[in-house]
Amino acid sequence: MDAVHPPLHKDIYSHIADVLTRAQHVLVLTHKKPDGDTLGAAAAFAKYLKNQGTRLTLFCLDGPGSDLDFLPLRDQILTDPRKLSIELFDVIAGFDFSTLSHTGIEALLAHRAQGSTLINFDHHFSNMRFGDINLVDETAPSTTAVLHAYFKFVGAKIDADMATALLTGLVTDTGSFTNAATNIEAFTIASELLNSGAKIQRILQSTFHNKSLGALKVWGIAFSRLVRDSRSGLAVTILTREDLALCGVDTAAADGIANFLNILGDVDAVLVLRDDDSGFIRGSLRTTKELDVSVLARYFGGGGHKKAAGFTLQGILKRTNDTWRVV
Ligand SMILES: [Mn+2]
Repeated sequence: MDAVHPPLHKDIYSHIADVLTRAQHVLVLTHKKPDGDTLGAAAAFAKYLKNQGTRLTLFCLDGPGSDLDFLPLRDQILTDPRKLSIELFDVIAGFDFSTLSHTGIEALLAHRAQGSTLINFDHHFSNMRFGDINLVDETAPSTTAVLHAYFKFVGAKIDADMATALLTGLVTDTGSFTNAATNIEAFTIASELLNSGAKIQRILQSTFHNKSLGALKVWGIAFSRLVRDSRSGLAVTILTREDLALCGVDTAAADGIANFLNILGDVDAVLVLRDDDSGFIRGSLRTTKELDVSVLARYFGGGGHKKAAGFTLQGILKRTNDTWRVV
């Protein structure tokens, strides 16, 4: 079967392959607070290098949560930047972030070895092309899809571990093949990865069928506060630190609410405001309609994709009688 993108990126693929053939020690990098796509891509790439006999270090600032503990090489992830001798690496490969600041170690990266090659694998519209080589495909459903196209181009053998890691990014970034990023490519790659032995049930169990009772109670609070703003056509809800404390869960329990609220059919978009007591309020915007919510996010100093965007406001959420205000 033909690979999905080679004509578009042929020269870039060849350039990367050439660099990797000569690589002595590769640093494989995720973004901080890792999700299934950044870690899935990094783990698949790390396993590929390992299979090739190439020396590598896998670094992820915050380390994987329990939802991603099934990924290959999870025991070998370095999380302490003080243990990272950045000048040792002749190749640095980053996955699924639009700027180096998302790695949380950008100051360290400024001291990378002269002559080292930084490779940027990503699918964000906002990607800043910070690499010496940039393999960025905004039409790809996930960074693991970008990496998969590269693997196909070079004829890499995708073992079951790599397939599971690649499929993890695809499943999580498409919201289990339901959101706007879901395209033909997503299904095509998924079927190929299943053929290569990807463990789809393990992925779904860990990333979707893993909510705690407390987490669902927090979601319930968010649902009960949903209001429709008639001027904007937005459905809005809020969550505070107190809500999380009441349900005995941490902030991660509220992740995914905005995505889930995309099931609302009778609103133009959804906005989830979260106040975690840091003095900042985080807004998450989602839509499935013909709207570009990144425009609204940018108005508030944020950004993102057309169908999924976010922003951060200074302030706290305060309840006065029946209404909430940002103060
Ligand atoms: Mn991604």
